[in-house]
Amino acid sequence: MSDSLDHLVLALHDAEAVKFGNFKLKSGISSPIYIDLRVIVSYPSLLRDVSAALWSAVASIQYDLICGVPYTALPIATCISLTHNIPMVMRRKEVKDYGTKKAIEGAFKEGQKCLVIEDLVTSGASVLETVAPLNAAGLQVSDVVVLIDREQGGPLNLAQQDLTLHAALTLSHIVEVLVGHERLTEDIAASVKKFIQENQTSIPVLSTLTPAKVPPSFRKRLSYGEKATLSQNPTGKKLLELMEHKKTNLCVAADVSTADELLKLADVVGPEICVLKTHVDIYPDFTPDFGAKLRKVADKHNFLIFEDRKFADIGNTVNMQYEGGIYKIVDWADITNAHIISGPGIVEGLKLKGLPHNRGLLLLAEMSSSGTFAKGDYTLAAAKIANEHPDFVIGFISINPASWPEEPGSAAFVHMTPGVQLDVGGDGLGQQYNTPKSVVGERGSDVIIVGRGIIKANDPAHAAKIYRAEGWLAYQKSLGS
Ligand code: S5P
Repeated sequence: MSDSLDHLVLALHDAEAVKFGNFKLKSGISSPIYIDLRVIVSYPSLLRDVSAALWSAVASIQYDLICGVPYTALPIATCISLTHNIPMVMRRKEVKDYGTKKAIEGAFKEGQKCLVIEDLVTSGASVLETVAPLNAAGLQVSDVVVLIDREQGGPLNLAQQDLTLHAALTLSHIVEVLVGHERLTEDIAASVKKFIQENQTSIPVLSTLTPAKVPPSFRKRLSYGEKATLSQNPTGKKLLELMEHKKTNLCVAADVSTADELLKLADVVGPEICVLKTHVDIYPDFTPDFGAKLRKVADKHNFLIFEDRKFADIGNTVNMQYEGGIYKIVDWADITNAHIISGPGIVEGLKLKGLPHNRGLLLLAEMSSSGTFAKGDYTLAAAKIANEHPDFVIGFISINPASWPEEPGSAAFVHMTPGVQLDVGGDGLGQQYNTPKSVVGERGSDVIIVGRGIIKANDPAHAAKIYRAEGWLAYQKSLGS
């Protein structure tokens, strides 16, 4: 290892871009090392040295353009571009539909060769999220250069996608240098080594890396049981445990016309479902004992009750709406949901009433209807708010969580997806349907919400059985079992 790389390792350590201790990662696992390279923008000379190290690592490679993986690698790519006069392109992180929107910014020609620049590689999944839109835009990518390879399977995973990873530094080299300079004890070095060995990643091999196939299971799917152990909310935990034991990820949207019909339907589909979703304000025959009656059916068949109230007001108002009026939702619904249009105060307002009852909240991060405004930054804002309240927020109404550009917060969050039927299509009023296989297997969701596909069927009990089987099969396949 050269002196300049040794020097770089020490500088990264000084800047606290590489830290040792006991860190809880987003996935819930504890790591003895934490690497956060975002800080290097604060140290111009370090940024220059990092860029030089990357440049040297790909000295023998030919390419026409470079592209940094957003965001941390963007300033690094810029620095290389300026120093060596290499044109750069930029990938827009918030664009999900590569087919219709401009995902790659900059001037380029189809067939040009692009080098991808990344700060840190663990599994290689984020690299692939950038390679896919580059390929979709007609650029060729065969090489990726990274500052630090965590040695957790990245090079192999990328090789399986015909990508060569060139690393300026590996985690073992970093540890070696720091031990050599007496900044790290042999004990910590051993625990890092053990962590690397025990936390190898893999991502499925894709025959062609087309955007539609990109991220689904790049983030390894945890089983419902594993997620349950991570949940900080009693209802979230209960739901995940129930799904695991009852072997169902089906939620029926019971949009029938009366409370009487709803109670009958609940009894019919109850054995197949994990959640029954209601719109209580539809029923003309609602009575104060509705909640108690529904609870009886829920206990009989072991499912949770989700009142799809879609709260949307300021914190103080929703706080009153949640427990007041004629419906008194907090008294009987295990789960309710809220838009985030009014800001984080809505969660705080609902939480004040919900937590004492052990209730859970879903945030509407995306919607199934065409033309929805719940996308891009709005979706990310929902994820951020959820992360701030993991004691109360149990997950999201989402449509394509696998395409979310970042890890959607705590691994315990449950993704529930409406707009599900056995055939892709719509209802003429904006609803858009995807299949259970696509929703769970490709879009990374946990729970399928099915309304008219079941309740309008000739035999709702039979239809529920079919959807249950489809949803469960997709889940098992996505676990790799
Ligand atoms: O984005 C959404 C969010 C929800 S909660 N799109 C939806 O369709 N829903 C609800 O899911 C909607 O209110 C309805 O109760 C159910 C879908 O019903 P279906 O008959 O179209 O399957």
